[in-house]
Amino acid sequence: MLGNLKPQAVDKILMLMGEFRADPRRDKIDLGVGVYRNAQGVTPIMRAVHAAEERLLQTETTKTYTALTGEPGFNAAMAELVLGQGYPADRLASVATPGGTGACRQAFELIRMASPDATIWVSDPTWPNHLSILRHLGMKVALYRYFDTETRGVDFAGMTEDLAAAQAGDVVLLHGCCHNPTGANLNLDQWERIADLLQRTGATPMIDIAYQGFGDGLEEDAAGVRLLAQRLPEMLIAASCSKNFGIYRERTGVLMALSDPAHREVTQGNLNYLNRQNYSFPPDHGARIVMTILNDPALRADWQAELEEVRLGMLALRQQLAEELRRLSGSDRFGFIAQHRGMFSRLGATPEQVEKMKKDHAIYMVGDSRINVAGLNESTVPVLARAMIEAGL
Ligand code: PLP
Ligand code: TYF
Repeated sequence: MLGNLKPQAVDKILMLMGEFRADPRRDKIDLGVGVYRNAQGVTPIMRAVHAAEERLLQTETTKTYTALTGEPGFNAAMAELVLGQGYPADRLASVATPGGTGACRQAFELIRMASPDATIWVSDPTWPNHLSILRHLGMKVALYRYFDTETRGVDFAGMTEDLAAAQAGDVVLLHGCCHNPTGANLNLDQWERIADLLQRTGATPMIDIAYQGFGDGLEEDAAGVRLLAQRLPEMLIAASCSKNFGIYRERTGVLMALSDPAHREVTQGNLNYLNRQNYSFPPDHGARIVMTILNDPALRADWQAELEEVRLGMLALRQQLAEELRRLSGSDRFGFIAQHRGMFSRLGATPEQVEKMKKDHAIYMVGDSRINVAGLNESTVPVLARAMIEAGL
């Protein structure tokens, strides 16, 4: 039986991690996988996470099953974090999921149950896992233009032109902030116009928000999601805690569905059903850490302060890189690096240029020239800048 299996394509980002590890060069630079690293190259456990874990160790009395929805206090705290205080609880159904990936997977399955012929509109480019999961589920996918290869900003005219063809029953997948892999994001005015477009077409938005707090700030990064939540009758939100709490391996995320209050209960029942079909109870430890932090004013303040340090550190690296490239190239054509937000920037290098930077300088970035800004530090920024110019960017 197992002999019938066909080989599967591997995840290129994860493959690059292996290649980097095997490279013996001591001065190699890893700008591949989207994991935050500090200036020492370490992915730290955040102070508030440590404190919350210590508290849990002292106070937890059981490891019996949670609910199918996950711990309600976690779901509520996440709803407030993403949707803001006073979020519409009467319209909200939610389940805890194994990471943002699990939330995306459950969202796609929910869409398939509600609208079997739905086309899912995804940005070109998007996080490769979106496409891979949708393909695995046999769902229809359409790409909408997103990245302007000239300006390295959003091709908003192309985006809205393509999305005008979305229909009621279709879903438009948007990155809430810090677009992966490009780093190019919508401004608030553009979010308004996307809301207009969705209202006009009747298509349902799905937001994947995996980097809240990494872009312009916790509240600012959620502004687009909140705007759509206010203006549209229905919406799906897949939120990840992997990055902003630094708890990647705990597998912590949440899927939220906003609907008419009359449909809330059945929607919730379907979310519970999907959790039960796929794994029964979602992971609890990470969710409990997040809940403990968000519900404790001191821990929350400390978490926010550390997250802000992380955000400002990445922003400073962006500014340093843009400045270094301005100096070396004598032009402003790399200004987009300081405009982009989040962990990633797509540099716009060709695959050959990406390969050359790897071969000549041991700089590892994803093949589409996506860099993880957090893989840099003050002393490697000039190395990358020189390599980019040398490669002919
Ligand atoms: N969505 C996007 C756009 C991502 O970049 C990631 C990456 O980590 C995720 C979702 C899911 O992350 P996780 O499953 O680790 O929470
Ligand atoms: O895009 C990234 O690098 C992150 C991490 O299958 C990631 O989102 C990469 C691949 C993957 C899961 C997570």
